[in-house]
Amino acid sequence: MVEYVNLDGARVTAPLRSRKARRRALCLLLVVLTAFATLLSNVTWFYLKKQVYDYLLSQTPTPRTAPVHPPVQRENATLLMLCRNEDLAGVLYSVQQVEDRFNRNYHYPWIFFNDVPFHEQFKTRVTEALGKGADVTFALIPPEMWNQPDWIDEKKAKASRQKMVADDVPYGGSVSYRNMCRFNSGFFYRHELLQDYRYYWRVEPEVDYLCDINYDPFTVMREKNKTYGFTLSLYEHKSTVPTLWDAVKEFSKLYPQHVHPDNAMKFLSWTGGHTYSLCHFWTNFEIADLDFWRGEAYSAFFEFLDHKGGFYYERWGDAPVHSIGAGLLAPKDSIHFFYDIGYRHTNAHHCPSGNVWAAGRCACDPKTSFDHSSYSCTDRLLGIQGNG
Ligand SMILES: Nc1nc2c(ncn2[C@@H]2O[C@H](COP(=O)(O)OP(=O)(O)OP(=O)(O)O)[C@@H](O)[C@H]2O)c(=O)[nH]1
Ligand SMILES: [Mg+2]
Repeated sequence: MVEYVNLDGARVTAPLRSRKARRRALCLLLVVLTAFATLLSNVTWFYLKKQVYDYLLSQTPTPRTAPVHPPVQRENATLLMLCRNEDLAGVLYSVQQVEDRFNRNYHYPWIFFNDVPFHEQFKTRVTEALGKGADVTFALIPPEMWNQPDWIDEKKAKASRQKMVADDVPYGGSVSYRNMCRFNSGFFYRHELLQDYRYYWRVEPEVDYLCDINYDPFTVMREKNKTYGFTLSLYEHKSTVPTLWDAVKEFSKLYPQHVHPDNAMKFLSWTGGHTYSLCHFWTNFEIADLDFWRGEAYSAFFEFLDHKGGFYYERWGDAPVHSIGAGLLAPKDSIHFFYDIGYRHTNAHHCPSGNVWAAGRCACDPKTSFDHSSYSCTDRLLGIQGNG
């Protein structure tokens, strides 16, 4: 204890402050000061950041302008994509790929199809991505081109869906997937917006275009008299098309006049037409002649298949239907393998090699191209075309 006199002259005793206690007080003071300084710097930083963000948000983005190039000769053709509002991110991804690798030099129009109206935000974002001045249309599919028709026995269709779900068939339980396959097989080319076009290029959300396309594939289609162009071909899931080939055989017997004498039957069947090879072109990429789909032969073919009900009682895809249609009703040499178009959909890609790879600045490994896989049917087609 220590004794001292306070201001009133009274003697008081107070505890002796040890050095230790003073040090502790000093430490406490330092901690308090540090905490205060940290708080102050955080508040200042937050404030500055807010100022920066407020500034950035207040800026009006400069709209992307479609690059201006010397006018090029364009074909009577359009790019098209069927998609949903919720596909927006994947749509933007694919649009950018196609524009950067090809369309920035050509400015072909885009048509987006949907079975429900596109949201305003969807339209705005896609239009912005394409740039000012781009030719883009957002189209609604009429319900009669999309919905399951009334004459389908829903009880039977439902039983089939349930069985496919139990059997783990991809999209086996989905009605909308079936609507999509039927629309792509037999209706899109009848949509009023496509009536004046001759060729289309189908694009799907979330695909990659892996090489520059330094020429116009539509011109190749026209000049070389091609009907159907593809990049990937593979085997179909057998469980989705159990009776499709029977229907095709029946059609061929009933309408032999529509079957082309120089067709690609040897691609479609390895048993002289008895059974289906399951080979089909992957329709998520396709460049084709709309006049062929609209023509007498394919129209009759689609109507015949449709009335079998297999789009709903089974799960016939537009890929086998288009492939069999083109393979049977068109000359085999009118089917064109776009070897130089590097392309990926889900887990399979086609990648050219050698000089083509270099010229296209391809971002893919030719060694892992799906063409080398035993699941690819492309060699088979090239073989029967005499290009194997
Ligand atoms: N508007 C609309 N588009 C659809 C619908 N279902 C599928 N699509 C589109 O149709 C195309 C094919 O559908 P996907 O689900 O990719 O079918 P897929 O290619 O057989 O299957 P994945 O291998 O999973 O890609 C895509 O462009 C989809 O965006 C639908 O119900 N409505
Ligand atoms: Mg797909």
